[in-house]
Amino acid sequence: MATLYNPNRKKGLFYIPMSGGTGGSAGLAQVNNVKSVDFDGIDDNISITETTISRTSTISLWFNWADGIGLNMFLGGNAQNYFGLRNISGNLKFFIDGFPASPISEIQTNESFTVNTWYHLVIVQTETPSVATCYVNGVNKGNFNNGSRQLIIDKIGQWHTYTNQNFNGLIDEVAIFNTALTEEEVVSIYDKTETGKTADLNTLSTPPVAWYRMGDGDTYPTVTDNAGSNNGTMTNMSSSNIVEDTPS
Ligand SMILES: [Ca+2]
Ligand SMILES: [Ca+2]
Repeated sequence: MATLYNPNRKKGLFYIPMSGGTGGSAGLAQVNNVKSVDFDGIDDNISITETTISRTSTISLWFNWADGIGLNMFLGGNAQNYFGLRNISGNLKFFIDGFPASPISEIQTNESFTVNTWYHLVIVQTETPSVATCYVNGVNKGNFNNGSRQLIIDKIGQWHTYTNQNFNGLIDEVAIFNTALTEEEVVSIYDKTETGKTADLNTLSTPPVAWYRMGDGDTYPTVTDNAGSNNGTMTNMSSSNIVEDTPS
């Protein structure tokens, strides 16, 4: 799709489609977003029914890391299945693994990192070619060969039953797609997020297969899947772990 650059954009890149149509990312609606989930970095996690993420897929989430220390997991499952990050000398580095296991796919983003700050992270994976592309705050940070891995997960904020790499901080709006979102769609999700609002991912032309709003519309301990039916259960947590702190 041909696009124009809008110098009046609020943030990121803003694309104006040259032709009309429905379901494009430029037409993304917004939903209220006032809640996220706060993980203690010790044993807090959200358990879900084990689910296999398509080899061609997209994972989109927002995170706000409390201490920037160690390897912290966003998603994890049994054996060599995880998606997490490290802070390497003030830059963000992401790790993703799955089957076939190892070597771990990783990408150092050279994204200058600050604790207690919201970041939008998207990993787009395609099976053919076997490539994973990383976006931080709507900006393409590069790609890597992901070895056609298939990620199987059963937790948000923890690697399966291993509690030594739990996420410490806030996570919001976790979405899993069984399609590879375009850069335009990734940017649109970022641009449609502002104080108290975020993108209504179900208005994308390819909506997610799972979407955890992380407190919005939820009643503890259930974290509702707003796209599919794989609800999560907050584990080793309390209702106070649902907090009013969201990306802006
Ligand atoms: Ca939320
Ligand atoms: Ca706890």
